[in-house]
Amino acid sequence: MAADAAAPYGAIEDGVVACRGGRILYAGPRSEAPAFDAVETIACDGRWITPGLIDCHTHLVYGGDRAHEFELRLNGASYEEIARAGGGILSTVAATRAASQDALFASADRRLAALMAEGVTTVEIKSGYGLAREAEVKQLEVARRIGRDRPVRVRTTFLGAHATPPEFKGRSGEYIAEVAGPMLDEIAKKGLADAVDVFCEGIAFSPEETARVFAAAKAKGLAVKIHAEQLSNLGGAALAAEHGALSADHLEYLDEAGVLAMAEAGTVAVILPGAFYFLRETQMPPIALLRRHGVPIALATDANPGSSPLTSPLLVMNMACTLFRLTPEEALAGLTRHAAQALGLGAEIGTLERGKACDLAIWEIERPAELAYRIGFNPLHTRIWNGT
Ligand code: DI6
Ligand code: FE
Repeated sequence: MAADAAAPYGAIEDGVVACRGGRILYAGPRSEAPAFDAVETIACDGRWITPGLIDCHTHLVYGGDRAHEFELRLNGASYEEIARAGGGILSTVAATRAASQDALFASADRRLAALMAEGVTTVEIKSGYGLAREAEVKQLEVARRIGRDRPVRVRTTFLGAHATPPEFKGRSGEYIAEVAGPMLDEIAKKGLADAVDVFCEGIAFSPEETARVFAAAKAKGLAVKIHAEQLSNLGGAALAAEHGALSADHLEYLDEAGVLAMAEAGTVAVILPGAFYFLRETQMPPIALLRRHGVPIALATDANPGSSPLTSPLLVMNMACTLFRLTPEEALAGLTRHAAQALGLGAEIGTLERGKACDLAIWEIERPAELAYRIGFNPLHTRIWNGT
């Protein structure tokens, strides 16, 4: 699949991908390929090669899980009862704070294995379940360790502004001063984050608080992202676009003004069908408006214990098509080319082009629509990361 080819998916029939030193040397028709002295050749025998999948929005590193809360709810417990039983996001914060780095690594590693088994070669991992300096640093260090110890590209995002921790109950402004001050200082000094994200929502942080975090992030040269318009429309996506955000994510309640601001700034729309499904949301993200105004649409798992306990990029593609009527071609672009853009890695990964990293997925399929079509079936044949 090449970037600008006119064929659907940019597909090349009877193509060749050659790589050296982890980089793509050639991707195109066999008939036009230069002669190579290949050290190793993988015959694909009619299979399809796509770029490795990119999961550009996850909360992969956390302690505990919320299965018990899920069960309580389905047995009729109210929100208050669940909160009293220690449920909700703060239960994940408590479990994450209590967990050792090794325990966090081990549980995230199993979720990562599920992603990689379906062809993921790059994953973004957010903090946001520590909500205190040391615990946020711990989450990000585990995320970095995953990138060192496993054959996957990891981008990390500091999401200290995910929720107000219990110590700051009723004092979110003071907590934001911590996030934008000492927490960000230490994380930037240690080089632990590639970007900074804020959950801008009635139940989380206001646009004003979001802007304070963004200003601090930009002063440190860090990219910004936002969780916006998930449950209501606060104008978060437009605010993020004004700050040159790489992406605005969720977006069910996004309006046309927000879409236009994103189009203008080149901010990618990251759509998260897992959270929509799991929360039984009914408000659809404005896909037609995003298309009309040329905003790139990316897809991601949003893997997290509360609203999207999902680690299947293939199911994300299926859900985006069934729930939001994306085409299978848009769904594949959402997990490759546009996901790369959402991470600021559009020049590095996401398409099969000379000079990019050789991250590939080889699929046992007849046509690419099968990737989005099936439910619970994994046609991955071979995953190649950085040329191996
Ligand atoms: N949006 C969500 O849906 C999750 N975080 C966010 O920013 C919820 C996270 C959780 O419940 O643990
Ligand atoms: Fe999220």
